[in-house]
Amino acid sequence: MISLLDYGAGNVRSLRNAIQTLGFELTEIERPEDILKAERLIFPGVGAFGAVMERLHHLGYVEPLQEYLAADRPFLGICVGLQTLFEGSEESPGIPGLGLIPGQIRRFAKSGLSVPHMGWNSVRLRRPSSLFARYAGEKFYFVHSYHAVPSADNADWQLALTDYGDPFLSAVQRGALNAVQFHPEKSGSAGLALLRRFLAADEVGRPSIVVPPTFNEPTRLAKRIVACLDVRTNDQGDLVVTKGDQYDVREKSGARDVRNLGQPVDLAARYYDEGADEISFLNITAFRDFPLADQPMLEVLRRASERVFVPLTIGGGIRAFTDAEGRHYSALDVAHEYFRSGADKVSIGSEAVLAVEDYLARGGIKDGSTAIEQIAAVYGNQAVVISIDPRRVYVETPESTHHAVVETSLPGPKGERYCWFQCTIKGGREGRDLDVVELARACEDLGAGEILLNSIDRDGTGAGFDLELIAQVRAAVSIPIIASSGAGCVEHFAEVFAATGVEAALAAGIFHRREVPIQAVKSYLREQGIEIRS
Ligand code: 1PR
Repeated sequence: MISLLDYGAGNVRSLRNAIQTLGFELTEIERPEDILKAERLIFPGVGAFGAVMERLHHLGYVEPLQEYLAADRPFLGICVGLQTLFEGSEESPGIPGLGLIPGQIRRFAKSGLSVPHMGWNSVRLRRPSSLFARYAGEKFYFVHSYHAVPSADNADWQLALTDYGDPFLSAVQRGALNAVQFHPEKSGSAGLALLRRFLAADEVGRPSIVVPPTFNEPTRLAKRIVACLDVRTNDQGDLVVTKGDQYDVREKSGARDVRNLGQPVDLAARYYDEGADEISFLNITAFRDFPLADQPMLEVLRRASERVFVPLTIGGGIRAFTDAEGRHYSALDVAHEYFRSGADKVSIGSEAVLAVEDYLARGGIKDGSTAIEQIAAVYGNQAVVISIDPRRVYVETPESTHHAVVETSLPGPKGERYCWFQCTIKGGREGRDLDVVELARACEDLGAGEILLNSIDRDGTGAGFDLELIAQVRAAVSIPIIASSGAGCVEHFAEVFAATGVEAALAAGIFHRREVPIQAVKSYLREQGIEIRS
């Protein structure tokens, strides 16, 4: 019997699903006394260090947890579940951790690396282990801004290191206590295999097969390939995956039906099987409807999280709303429903633009009122993605606009040599007096953890990513960026990584129509010497 310590934060549905998929029974810790009854305890940490510790104290879990750990009983900590084993964290000064492992948790230094460390990286084993497979190059999904620092004081705990800037502790182990910084439940087949090894270890949680240490080269973060599913209800009332050309999702002729490219859950499961590193659902008409009334979308997430063990992002309609009965829901309430249904991240489009306009009108002061701040405070920065839907606006000279321009190699209709990228809302229907640089910088300041950068001009064209747009935003912020819109062939992916240094690239149409398989993209990138997850 496996016991899960769910203290009410973040997406633990995927972990439950992963354990059940592996054929193990799961029970929930509901009272402090349940902890000492556990045969094998899993502690998934999601959210800020201080918030997790406060919650553990509030629930009366700290003492039994310390007693359980001191008794050397089988334990697996995940992410913040590893960090709380240490003495404290820069993330939450003054709040002590469980104090089992000597050392502090530190923020990644900003040495030109984007923070959070988000994506697939591998581990270097420091000593023999049963948790990991023999294949040293396997990659796991990490998402964190803070990390455990290896030191002489915690040498006997160090199981594995991962490199991102400086090396950090990606796995610790002593006796039956194991903890990993990455998310095995989001790490595809490598993560499921690791979970199985922990769950199936002998009764004291010790390994049967021991893998020797690996003293290999520094590990490398892989570029991510993201499959995106634009979802909406068609005219017949069915929820379908659709795909537009420059955001027009209707057929060009006949009755102009909404294009139907398949069923959301089936397509997501197919992309998982084909090796997508992440999957995004965009509920593209949610700006008109209240998403919590949109039960099918929540159901799509619940079912997808039973079959997909890589990160799932959901976007569309993340904003405050008052329903017909006058009941008010905050953007955080909406996000909460999505997280509980299986999302790992939410992406915010229109609401981010409006929030940034208010923020700039206040003189760039943060007052805690925005959806970005509220969701990031509870679920962490990494859980908040900003989806930007920009369109080119050409100008003759840089001086003719107050917006950040680029000199473009693709002149405008009247031969204009400059353009700026205008933010839009409501799926491109309304342009605003805000450019992508202003939006991206403000969202980073408000606490967003990642940017999904679309291009209305390139969407569905297959003409390649808009490198000028992407390079402009990449230079403006240090959070990870997913380049989106326009992928037409494998070369476009290599081009966007080489030219802009973004962390991830997304495609929709070529994957839906089976024109370019995900594995063809990955093989090509590997040939080009670009780090990817196999
Ligand atoms: O404004 O918070 O409710 O969020 C709405 C979300 O829906 C936003 O993320 C917005 O990008 C998305 N959206 C709204 N309308 C459309 C539409 O297509 N009519 N889809 C839409 C945006 C763009 C991409 C697409 C890439 C790759 N889809 O995500 O998947 O362009 O396509 P390609 O590889 O085929 O070129 P809110």
